[in-house]
Amino acid sequence: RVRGTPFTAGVQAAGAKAYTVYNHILLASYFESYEADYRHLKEHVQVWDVAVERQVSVKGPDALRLMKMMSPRDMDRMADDQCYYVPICDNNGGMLNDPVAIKLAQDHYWLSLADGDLLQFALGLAIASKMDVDIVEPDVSPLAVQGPKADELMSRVFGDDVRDIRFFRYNRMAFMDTEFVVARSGWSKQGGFEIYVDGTQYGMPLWDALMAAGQDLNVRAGCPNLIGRVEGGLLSSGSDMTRQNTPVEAGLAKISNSPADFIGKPVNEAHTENGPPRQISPLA
Ligand code: THG
Repeated sequence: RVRGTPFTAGVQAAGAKAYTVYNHILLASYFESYEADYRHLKEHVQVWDVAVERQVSVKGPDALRLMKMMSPRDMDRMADDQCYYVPICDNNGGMLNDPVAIKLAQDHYWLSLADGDLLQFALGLAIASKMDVDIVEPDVSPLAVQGPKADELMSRVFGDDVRDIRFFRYNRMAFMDTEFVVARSGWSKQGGFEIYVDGTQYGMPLWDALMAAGQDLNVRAGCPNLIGRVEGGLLSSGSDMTRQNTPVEAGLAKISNSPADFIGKPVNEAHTENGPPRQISPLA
């Protein structure tokens, strides 16, 4: 019942010392140690198997309608090449997940999930609202390239155009006989990219290409680093906040003000106007 990923062979060979399970899939916790991994990430470049960030693909004539129902963030303002961090709420404003949404086309979005089975929530809404959308989990596995040397490593594999991708924007970049969505994003404050690897068969060839191209950059296998993410104030759904918290309580008021009638809007509005009963905030 616990799945591997297209990159698991590489992660194992690189010496992952512990794993957790996230979306029913293996996620490495650390390689050398939390401290050593953290120091390396701040100086060099790492390749992270974050295939656990599963995509929910929402496609069809009613895709935008469903996204507006689920997203506290104004989907009408989203650019064609943009990624949005979107907390998703229940009817009481409680957070169910906090995915990254990627706009692939006017009628096609991915929701790149945190730990939780949000596909069934989306599917349930679509069925109950009789929407014309296809909702599937595609064979897409994010691979993150993070750290100060990420631009250099990525340009060696994908060409210099990757350098022009702006924060939370994406471009389609060629690899072998295909192309991938490549965004400037990732769950660290060291900068870098996420490659949405579309097709399991490309997983290890891409992993090996990055490792080979980055030898002199001291590239290593890594994973979301606990020290780095706490220091950076990056929220972890299920740990820092649960269904007991609204996005406003989680410090996400600025991205919870969509004019659309999204699920959980009244509670979010009340928390914004009156101040939330609790405030989760990073330690400065
Ligand atoms: N990348 C992708 N999918 C993901 C994550 C990711 N799914 C699970 C999890 N991470 C979702 N949670 C977050 C939390 C924070 C951020 C991204 C995803 C993040 N926040 C930036 C910050 O706080 O500095 C800024 C966000 C913004 O400006 O919109 O990066 O990492 N694919």
